[in-house]
Amino acid sequence: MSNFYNQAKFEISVAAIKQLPPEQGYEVAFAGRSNAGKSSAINALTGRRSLARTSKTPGRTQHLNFFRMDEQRALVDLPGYGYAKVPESVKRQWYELIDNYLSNRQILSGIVLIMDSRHPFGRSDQQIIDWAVAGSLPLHVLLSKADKLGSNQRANTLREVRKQLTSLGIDTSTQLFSATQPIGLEELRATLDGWLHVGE
Ligand SMILES: Nc1nc2c(ncn2[C@@H]2O[C@H](COP(=O)(O)OP(=O)(O)OP(=O)(O)O)[C@@H](O)[C@H]2O)c(=O)[nH]1
Ligand SMILES: [Mg+2]
Repeated sequence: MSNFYNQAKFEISVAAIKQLPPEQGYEVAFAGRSNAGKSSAINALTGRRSLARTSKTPGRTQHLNFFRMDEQRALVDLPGYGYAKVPESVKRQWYELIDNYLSNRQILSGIVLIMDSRHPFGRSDQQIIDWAVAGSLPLHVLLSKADKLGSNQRANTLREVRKQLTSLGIDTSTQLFSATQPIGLEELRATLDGWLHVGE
């Protein structure tokens, strides 16, 4: 079935803040550890199997990748974090770019934090949460790869993660998600529709 997100097109890969598209309309950022399933979630959402991967050439992993549905609305794939082998200088570069973007982007409507449902809350995930709190940005947590969990584990993980997020003092929501099975896509769309003012 066709939907608003099917229109998404790769717009730009940004390595420095000065390359950002003009601040117009609304943006949503997708953040998460490397391998958590960010690209897969964007592809599932947009119904485009290789949209997020098309921009993923080696050396570009430290960039912010923009996927635009229309003049007013874009999804932003933030660089994945958590590679133990990445040199300190690259980690610092990652931190500065993300910090600058998340702290200063006026049109940012919310952050989707993607965490592998089998091991949520890594150290860098906490950093993303801190940015959301600092900027009073709504946070939507996707517990990815839920297809790899049994139904009891799913329910337990969801409850635990929700419990940990309630004390933050910002607008948070948490859901199970799978890019390979029909779990959570409608729920994700509904959240993004609200943040991006789709249909208004
Ligand atoms: N079973 C299952 N595998 C998934 C799911 N989502 C992603 N994967 C797999 O997990 C691996 C990483 O997924 P990506 O979407 O590339 O992860 P990413 O967060 O974009 O990683 P970086 O681009 O390195 O930051 C791939 O092999 C995907 O096929 C899911 O919901 N279920
Ligand atoms: Mg990716």
